[in-house]
Amino acid sequence: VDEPPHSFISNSLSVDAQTLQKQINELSTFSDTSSPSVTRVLYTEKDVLARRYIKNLMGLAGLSVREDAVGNIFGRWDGFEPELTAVATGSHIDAIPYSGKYDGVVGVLGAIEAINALKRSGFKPKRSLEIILFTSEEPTRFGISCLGSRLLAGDVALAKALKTTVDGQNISFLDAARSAGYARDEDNLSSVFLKKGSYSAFVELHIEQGPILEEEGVSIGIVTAIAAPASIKVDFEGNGGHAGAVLMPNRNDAGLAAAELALAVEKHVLESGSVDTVGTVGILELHPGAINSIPSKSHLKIDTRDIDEKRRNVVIQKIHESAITIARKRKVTLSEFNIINQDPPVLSEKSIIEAMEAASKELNLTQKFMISRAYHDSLFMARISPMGMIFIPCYKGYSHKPEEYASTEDIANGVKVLALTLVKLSLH
Ligand code: HGY
Ligand code: MN
Ligand code: MN
Ligand code: MN
Repeated sequence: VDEPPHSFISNSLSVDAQTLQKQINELSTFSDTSSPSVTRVLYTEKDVLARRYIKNLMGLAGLSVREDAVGNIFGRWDGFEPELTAVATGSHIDAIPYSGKYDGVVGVLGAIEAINALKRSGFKPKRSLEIILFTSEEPTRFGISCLGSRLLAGDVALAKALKTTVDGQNISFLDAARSAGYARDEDNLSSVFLKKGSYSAFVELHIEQGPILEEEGVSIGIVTAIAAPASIKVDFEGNGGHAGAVLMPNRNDAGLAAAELALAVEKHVLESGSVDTVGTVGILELHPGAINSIPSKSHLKIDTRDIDEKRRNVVIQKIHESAITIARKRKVTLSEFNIINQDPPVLSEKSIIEAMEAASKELNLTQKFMISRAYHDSLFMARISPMGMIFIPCYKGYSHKPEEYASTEDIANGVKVLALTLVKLSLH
């Protein structure tokens, strides 16, 4: 078979940036909060509408579309040697409360446009190319991040836990999935698991979510590693009582225990001595939540990450010790200290790094090797497939807030690099 030279492809590759920008804008309207913010939570009405929008575009691109039991969506373009393992790309379209319209979305709509551009160029893939829309990359509804990709990677414990997982409104995961049209005839989510080696490569296009590319005026980030994320759930319980009548020496205030722990998180993170160690208390809830009632329960969710797994684990250990000490000192009960996830970092595959770098150079773009401090579905796809990630600049590094922005031109550059990388990986 005659393989078209890559230079032919890179010269004839035309990305329809205007249409792609229009699609990004349209998708952002499927939101539970008003523009410019985006809120799109797993299995809600807006999420289902957004999924329909993506499936329609996959169909228009001539892809064959399949969905699994949790709603990971796959769109496949068959290669001319379809028995070879496929090359996959993709990202997520769920959006945390009051976030922006580019996180994840660029890697899904961008992948569809990459395929469209390759089709227009006359390219025929050898290995099949597959786009994946991952279910619930964000932990918003059920507390666990990258739900879809963890399951694809064969997380048996998660498949089991999801049978009894409920959201903040006490709606079960399975009921929520069913209301969105998934998990219809099964509670055994192991059907979602993919075998190791199901893909010969996985590549994700994403906004950087950091300021480096923009600051340095570089077009393309080539991700060499993804930092190790962890999250922890903590509950304290005390006696509560009347805010006027219970005197200070007689209190055991669960809210103050939470406040102390939040400060301890910051302290332990800073003690690591590395700027790469980060920690955030993004959720802090008090019960009953009345101005004139001493908090009888408090609930925290703690996110901590590092590129160095051991150093991150030391922070987790210290947070645990602090939680115990604070509970003892304040005579409250530490009723829960649960590590929700404690994932190792991963490295990108050398051959994929080389393909991304060569693609960027052939397109006459500037590129830089970098670490991803945010996590991505790629972290879990790396468990079953060689993995790589392409970053594009975003305004001031803003993400997870409405001010998130990436220029049409930068997005188009990312799509071109993705398309050309897929060409190389498909012919490989
Ligand atoms: O939190 C993360 O790193 C990702 O953006 N969900
Ligand atoms: Mn995100
Ligand atoms: Mn993301
Ligand atoms: Mn009263």
